Amino acid sequence: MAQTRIGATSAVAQLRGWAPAEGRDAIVKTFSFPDFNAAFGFMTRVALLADKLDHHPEWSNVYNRVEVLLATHDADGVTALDVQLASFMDEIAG
Ligand code: H2B
Repeated sequence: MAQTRIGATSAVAQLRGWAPAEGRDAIVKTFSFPDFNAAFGFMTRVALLADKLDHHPEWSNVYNRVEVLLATHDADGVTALDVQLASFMDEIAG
């Protein structure tokens, strides 16, 4: 069944450190780590859950920083799946 769109404003209210994206219904956050190893470890753990959920982030990495944008492409906006993935990222990023 298709996910119900909840919107970025409602999603960020349930999270810490996330903001609505500019120009589309999505949420964004930049994570910083001590070094590349920690950043890539974070991405690896997120990737395993993302693939299990069949819900994938738009992200980029430069050394110790990971910029993340979450949206549900099938719903053309933010859904509970994005909140779930964002919460997991917050939890494991410490
Ligand atoms: N990831 C995200 N973020 N949104 C989606 O709608 C989505 C996805 N759909 N990963 C999945 C893959 C879909 O394209 C495949 C065919 O199940």
